[in-house]
Amino acid sequence: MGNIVAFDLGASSGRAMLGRLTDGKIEITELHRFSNDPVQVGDHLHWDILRLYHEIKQGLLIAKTQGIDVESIGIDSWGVDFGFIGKNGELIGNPYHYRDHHTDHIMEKLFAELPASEIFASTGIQFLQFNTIFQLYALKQANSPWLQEGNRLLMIPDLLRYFLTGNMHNEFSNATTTQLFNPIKYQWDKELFNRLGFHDSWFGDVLQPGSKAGMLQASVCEELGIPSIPVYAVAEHDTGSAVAAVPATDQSFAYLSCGTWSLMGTEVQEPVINELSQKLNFTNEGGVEGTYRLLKNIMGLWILQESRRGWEKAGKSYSFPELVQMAGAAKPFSAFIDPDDSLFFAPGDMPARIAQYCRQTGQQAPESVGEIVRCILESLALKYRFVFEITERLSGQQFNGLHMVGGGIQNTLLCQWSANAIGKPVWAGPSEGSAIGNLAVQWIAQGVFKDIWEARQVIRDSFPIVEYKPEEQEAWGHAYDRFVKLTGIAE
Ligand code: ADP
Ligand code: LRH
Repeated sequence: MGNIVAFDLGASSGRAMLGRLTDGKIEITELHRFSNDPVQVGDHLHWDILRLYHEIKQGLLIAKTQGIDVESIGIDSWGVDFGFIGKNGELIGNPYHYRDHHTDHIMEKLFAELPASEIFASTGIQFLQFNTIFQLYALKQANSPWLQEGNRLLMIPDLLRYFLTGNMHNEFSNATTTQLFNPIKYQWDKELFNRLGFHDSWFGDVLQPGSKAGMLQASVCEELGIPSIPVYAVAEHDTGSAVAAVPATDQSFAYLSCGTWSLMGTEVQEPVINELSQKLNFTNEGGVEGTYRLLKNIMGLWILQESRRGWEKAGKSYSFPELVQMAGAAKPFSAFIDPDDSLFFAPGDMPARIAQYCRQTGQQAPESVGEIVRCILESLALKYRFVFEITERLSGQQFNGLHMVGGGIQNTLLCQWSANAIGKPVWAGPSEGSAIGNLAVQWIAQGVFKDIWEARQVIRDSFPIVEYKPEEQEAWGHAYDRFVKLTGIAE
């Protein structure tokens, strides 16, 4: 079967993954991997979008130099961020990073104009200060010229697809992360735009995952010396692609997409939009084949990544496996944080913020690197239990275990501790969930797989899945009680 390529851009790194089907199994080969480094310019944090575009072209060149004829490609990335295209068809400015400070305290300002309950009823999307709706509102408050000059708004993969094909479309799964798409009316919510003073013309036709979005344009083919090939719209929100790749056999399943963020929830056929889902701040992001992801964002391994970056700046470099090993050797259950405390959202000195959190909650702060990493990982596992249980409550389902996908499953301690915390087995794999989901949707578009369930079966047969059985139940039960009390998360 032919070669196809998934470009999967995470907040910490991007990769070009070659996919092939051999004897009914998926084989993946990493063609290219690159770091994704945000750039601080003055007071603002941006993505380096042209570098990302360059790396995509590098991925295509690497395939060419290896003699691989690529039949199609798809791109997925983190959600919510966007760029504006001006009247001359060019990108206006560098997209803001969702961790930029321009959306600090913006939610309250917007709610004074438009109540949260109305936004949730129209979109079913959880409130996070960086959702596109709040970023646009922040730009409006700042009188940004983008809003005067901008003709079309394209999300990150829409933008990269536009550079490659010359066609402008908005893809569905990512469109839902804007918090401006109405899943009941199944269209952009014009009423929300009008009330907030956003222009209808910014938002274009919405492509479903699995549709053909165009062909590589002539200038790209000339530059790279390759033939034109189709570019498919996949589930271009990386979490949508990751969940597409969950190797579940049961229609009712719980997942944790574990990377920079931890996204935990279940797949539903209809969005769950009610008082409880709003109160618990759950989201209903669009997925493949009309599904929705009823899930909650958990701050995730970002806190560890950012701690590691800080240590590196101070001249102490540790690999992730080294950090995991140090955590394993540290004393258990010494200190806990709520990973979702806003203290941990912006880039900065995470160990200092952990110490601050501990002081505020009357705990002895972790000091050594191993103690700090242990505190982060145990706290994440305990937060997973909390969210797992509210996912069950909200969806009215009981799950017999948790599927974990994403780069974070290479952290075997975190997988084991997650099983210990939730008291149910964890099935870890595949680690390249988003890239594999991206490939799977291209194969569905080509008619190779009938649907997402056939794709999930093939994924299950193609990649190792490691089972972690719950251990040390009593100790983790006591730790959870302490964690809930200290963090006040149940209040
Ligand atoms: P992104 O959301 O940026 O795509 P990934 O899915 O690539 O993230 O996951 C990145 C995270 O995976 C890192 O923050 C790190 O904590 C973890 N990780 C990556 N490699 C390893 C490893 N070898 N051992 C343990 N953890 C790892
Ligand atoms: C994970 C993710 C998540 C979004 C965040 C911005 O990569 O796409 O689903 O909430 O990034």
